[in-house]
Amino acid sequence: MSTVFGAAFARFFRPQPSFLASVEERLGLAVLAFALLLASALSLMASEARVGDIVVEHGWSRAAPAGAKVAGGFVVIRNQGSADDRLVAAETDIAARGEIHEMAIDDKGVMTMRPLADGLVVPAGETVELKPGSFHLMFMGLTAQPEEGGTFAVRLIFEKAGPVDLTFEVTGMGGGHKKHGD
Ligand SMILES: [Cu+2]
Repeated sequence: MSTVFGAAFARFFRPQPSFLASVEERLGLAVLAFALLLASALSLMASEARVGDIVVEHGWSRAAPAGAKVAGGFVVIRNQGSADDRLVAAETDIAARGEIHEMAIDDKGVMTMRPLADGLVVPAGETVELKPGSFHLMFMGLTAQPEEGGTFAVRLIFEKAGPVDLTFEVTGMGGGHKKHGD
């Protein structure tokens, strides 16, 4: 191969000096900055929040029929730390108080639920999903009805991580939440 061709080849394929690299870097930074902006905007919209090692996301509830006194609440809790934490309380602006409940089948085969007096442990590195038929929040003494398409504010309080606020979204009434036997 001729050295002339080799030199031309090398010149042709040599990366352009600093110009391209710096544009790429600037572009990269701009994209990163935009992505961060978008991520924070999306996390607001998607009701994700973090406190310490705890991430809470996808908080939701169902529309409550007029006159309902209680509403269930569901949320995904991720513990990204190396120590267990515990959800100890839940508060909302639409109810007098919040409780943390467990739903289970009793020895007679009947679905029941009961408050978790000691809260709900979220083990280190694990995800706990509060969902219908399982662990859930119960908002007692509703002062406003959750309406389909609406949102309401919830504060979850963790033993170690502390309080974290997030927005719950309200879905349609379908399915309903099992009533308390009281
Ligand atoms: Cu309940």
